Amino acid sequence: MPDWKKLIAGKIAIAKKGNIKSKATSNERIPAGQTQVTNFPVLDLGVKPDVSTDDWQLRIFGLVEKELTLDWTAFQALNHVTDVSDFHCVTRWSQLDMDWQGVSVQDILALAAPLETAKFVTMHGYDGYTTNLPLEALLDDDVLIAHSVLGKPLSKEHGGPVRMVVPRRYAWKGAKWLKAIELHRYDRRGFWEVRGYHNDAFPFEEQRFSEDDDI
Ligand SMILES: Nc1nc2c(c(=O)[nH]1)N[C@H]1C(S)=C(S)[C@@H](COP(=O)(O)O)O[C@H]1N2
Ligand SMILES: [Mo]
Repeated sequence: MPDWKKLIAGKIAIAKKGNIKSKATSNERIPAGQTQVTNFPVLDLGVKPDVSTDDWQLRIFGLVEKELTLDWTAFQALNHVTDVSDFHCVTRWSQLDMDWQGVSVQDILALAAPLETAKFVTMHGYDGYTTNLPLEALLDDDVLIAHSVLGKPLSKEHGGPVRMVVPRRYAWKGAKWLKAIELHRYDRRGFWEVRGYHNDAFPFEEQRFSEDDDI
């Protein structure tokens, strides 16, 4: 097991100061405090679950009319799209032009038919990670349940076989090794959100920590 206390303290310190050695850039694509990288770093809790496509299932549950469990075959049969977006990690690196391929979250949620009372979601990873967003943040066209990026199937370290991508928020809002999406009436903070990360996480507003929350 990872040393959680150390890992969490380390990640918060990095996000506060930055430790990226590449040249700092700043333009309309790169939010304040971020540096462009091209090496697609790996960030997680130190646990990389082994999930084969045979074992992988995605469950949509909570406030929905029809709880849904998709296996790999059912997922492959859905409409697949490519969306190119920029990836901003709170630990201060940004990688541009990521050509994510996968299924629009909108399409999968529509199959489950969210109830009127569903306002917030928790995304669950196979490593036990969680992150939260308002349901409406998942309805943007660029929010994908992705299986490929940069022309290749997602590697295990980047969340393969399937991860979420929410390009308009910092990258921690996209769960790797996606296992379930749970819909609720009220907001429930996820793994980093209960440990001081910002609830909304808009990179262009530099919403890194909850001390900057509006509430
Ligand atoms: N399941 C899971 N998803 C996760 C994480 C995690 O630890 N577990 N880390 C998040 C964080 S903090 C970031 S920055 C991105 C990193 O994605 P990458 O490793 O592909 O760069 O994944 C996010 N999704
Ligand atoms: Mo992160």
